[in-house]
Amino acid sequence: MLLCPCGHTTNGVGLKNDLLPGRMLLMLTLINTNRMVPAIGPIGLEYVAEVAAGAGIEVNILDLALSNDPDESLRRHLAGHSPTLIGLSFRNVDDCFWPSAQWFVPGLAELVRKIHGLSEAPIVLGGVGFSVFAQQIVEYTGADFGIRGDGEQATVSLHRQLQGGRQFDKVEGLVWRCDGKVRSNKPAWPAEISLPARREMIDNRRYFALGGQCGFETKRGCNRRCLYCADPLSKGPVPRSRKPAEIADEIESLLAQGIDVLHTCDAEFNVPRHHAMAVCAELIRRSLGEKVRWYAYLAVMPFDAELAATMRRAGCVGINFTGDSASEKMLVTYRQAHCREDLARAVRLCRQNDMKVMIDLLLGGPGETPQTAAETISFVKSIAPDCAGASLGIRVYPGTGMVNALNREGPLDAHPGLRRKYAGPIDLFQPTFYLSPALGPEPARLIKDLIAGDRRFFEPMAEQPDAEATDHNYNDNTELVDAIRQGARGAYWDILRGLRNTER
Ligand code: B12
Repeated sequence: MLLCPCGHTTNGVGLKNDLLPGRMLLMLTLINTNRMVPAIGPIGLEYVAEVAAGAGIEVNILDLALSNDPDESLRRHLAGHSPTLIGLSFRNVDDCFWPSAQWFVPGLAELVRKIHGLSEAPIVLGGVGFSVFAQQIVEYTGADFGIRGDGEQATVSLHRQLQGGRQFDKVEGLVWRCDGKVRSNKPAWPAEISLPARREMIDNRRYFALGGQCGFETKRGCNRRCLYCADPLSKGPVPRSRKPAEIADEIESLLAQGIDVLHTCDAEFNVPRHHAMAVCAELIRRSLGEKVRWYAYLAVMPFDAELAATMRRAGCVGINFTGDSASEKMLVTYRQAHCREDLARAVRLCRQNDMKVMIDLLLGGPGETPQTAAETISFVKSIAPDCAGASLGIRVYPGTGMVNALNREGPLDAHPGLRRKYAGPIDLFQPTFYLSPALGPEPARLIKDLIAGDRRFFEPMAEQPDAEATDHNYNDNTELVDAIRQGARGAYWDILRGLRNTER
């Protein structure tokens, strides 16, 4: 269904909205499309819902993750409601794991098709994964609109334009169709962010029971330029921080629902350090550190004794560091600010402050050799984190430094390091991974041999179709689902670590 702001369309949507009376009731249906398990609460969708409701829009949520029969739930919802706009959140474009490489865009296109068959309301897509490929996803799925970046203000603004002026070029972040072409406004990354502290639009209690934790966000955007990372593309190139009091209010809102295990939803909690300190100070001032336990993703730098102790007092019980490598050569390639000694210090500080620690590794990047991989694994063993994620293969996102680095080595179609499961020319929209050819024909075997049974490591999975899962892919992870059902709570790496320790 094509929608054109100039009013040229003759389809149902265009006519319907053209005929809308001046001030009709706005009704927004928001749909969570992410059915991956363990289930993660759609926090982005919830923020959008709270802001839209606050702006006077009637909001209904259809959470397909919590439905046993999504098709039937969709049919029933649209039979009982007449939304003026339908928003779909699309969190994961793919699962970012090689060799699993599951791509979720075709499933989204199928859902868009079904909704178009059931309702005349225009469809707008949004989400973190969506924002990396916004225009391509709108084109591929046939959705009417998309919003790249923050969805809160943009959704309200789109809804108002649909009702009145139809000046779609005024809606920040909007991807829209005009005269048969898909156009993209500049991304919605407002410099100031203030988010609702109320968290009552989705069933967070149920997500806590099914997912073992709930998310909260302290900032958006990242000013680091790690070679492979798509965060600046979806969240913007500079950090945009929330006020600490607002974050503490939000945690109190979750706590009032009995949710006391949380996970940050920032790229890196400690970038910038002063904001991390300010957030912790506010949590400590309200004694929240004694009432909630939370986990965070952190850059290895900046991290020091004061920050570690303050985070612990504020309730942090586990940190997952973006370690990437312990080979100095690879750290330079990945454009990391830290060196291997910083990794050792980070682990030590976590131990001294009674926080669990995971080091996330990215093995197989450009220039990785058996020697650099061996160096990394042996160093990580020696500094003894609680666990380490040995991911092998890097998802290549368009617009990141990875693409420039690979292009310098020759045409992508002929690149010996690229792995994918689709046929035809290289298409970075689909899951495409880089794995250094220097690691030889059986890179997973090589890494497993280096890990040599050390159970602190989550090993990469072999590429054979019948290979047993040994990695820490949380996509349809039944081991985690079962553990959470039986009461486990926390970051997934910490739950998996606990399971391994009890197996011994
Ligand atoms: C925290 C996190 C986790 C935590 C989640 C903890 C928790 N309780 O929430 C854990 C560790 C569990 C996790 C797991 C996974 N993650 Co993760 N995760 C993140 C992270 C850092 C934050 C996501 C988040 O919640 N952001 C905050 C919310 C508020 O932002 P948002 O969702 O973007 O929503 C905003 C907009 O997108 C928009 N929006 C959202 N919905 C809608 C809907 C409409 C209609 C509109 C208009 C707008 C809109 O408005 C919102 C508010 O402004 C992101 C990276 C990042 N910086 O965002 C990766 C990220 C989302 N994860 C990713 C992946 C791949 C995964 C896994 C699949 C990995 C795996 N294989 O195990 C799993 C999937 C789990 C699942 N069940 O879905 C990728 C997705 C990339 C891709 N290719 O699609 C990301 C982007 C990281 C990356 N760069 O690789 N993750």
